[in-house]
Amino acid sequence: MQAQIIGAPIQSGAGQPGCIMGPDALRTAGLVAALEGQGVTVSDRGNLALVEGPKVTHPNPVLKNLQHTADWVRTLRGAADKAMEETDIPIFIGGDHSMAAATLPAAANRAARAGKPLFVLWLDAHPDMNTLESTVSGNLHGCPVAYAANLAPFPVFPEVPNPVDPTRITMLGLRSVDPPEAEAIHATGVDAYDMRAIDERGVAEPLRAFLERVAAEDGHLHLSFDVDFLDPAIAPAVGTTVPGGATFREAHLIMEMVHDSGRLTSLDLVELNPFLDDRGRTALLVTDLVASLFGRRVLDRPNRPNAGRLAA
Ligand code: 5AB
Ligand code: MN
Ligand code: MN
Ligand code: MN
Repeated sequence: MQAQIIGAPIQSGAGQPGCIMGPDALRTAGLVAALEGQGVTVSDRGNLALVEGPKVTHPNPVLKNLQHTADWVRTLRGAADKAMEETDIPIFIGGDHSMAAATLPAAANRAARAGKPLFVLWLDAHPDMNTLESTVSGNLHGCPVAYAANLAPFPVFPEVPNPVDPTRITMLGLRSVDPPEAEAIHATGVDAYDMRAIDERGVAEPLRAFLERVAAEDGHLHLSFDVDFLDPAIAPAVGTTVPGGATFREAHLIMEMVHDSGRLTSLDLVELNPFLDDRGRTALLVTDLVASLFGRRVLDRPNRPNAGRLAA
């Protein structure tokens, strides 16, 4: 199996700086070695360079860094559409979650070309379903799902020829949802499991049901992993921490089950802010989760106190 790594050092969609360092922190933590250790042939394409695009404006004065983020989304969309054609599994490393405004439409384009439905597994404390009108913070990393699913006009971003079907999106880990986002979840039929649902039912049951649907419909599967899905106690390096997140084993189990499904077709690793990390532990944990996602089993884990560390 072949994977391409595409670094997108974009931070203008987030409320605080630092995600610009995310791609290099993941490389430093041993991302390539983690993948190669599972037999994946990896081509690391380095970090994208921003290409400035047409001038965009929007009447909502609260929107932050609109031009820069729109330029990034357009730049990454071009690179993502290309990577989707070139490799089995494009891995987009960020960078804040406004990246998904490029990667979701690109994944949907590839699925449409293949004549398959696209499913999205969204692991995040937040649904990122704000619109350019509903956002209170003005941070565009809170909007990519609403854009990619065509829930509202986003004239500042490129056209979406193949909107993501909200009923084929499963969200796990929600615990910070704005009122318009809650409405959008209900109105569109996104399959959302908040942390209370996970406390009661665990991650395995809803995830198994989702993966069975993907298999039954022979779908493509894009996994969008926001670091704030994890509990801040184990993953401090994120600007939007919310207490009560996924545990180490919940997160690994999800990765193991997605691997076993054999369905993964593209991946986002987003929102890592190395400036907020504690001796690289969050970057190492994300890298460790990627090893599980690509097939490392519990019994194959290195039996060392420093077991999360995959590369020197
Ligand atoms: B993230 C919030 N809903 O719109 C907003 O980290 C948070 O990509 C967005 O999930 C969090 O600013 C965006 C309050
Ligand atoms: Mn997010
Ligand atoms: Mn989030
Ligand atoms: Mn494998």
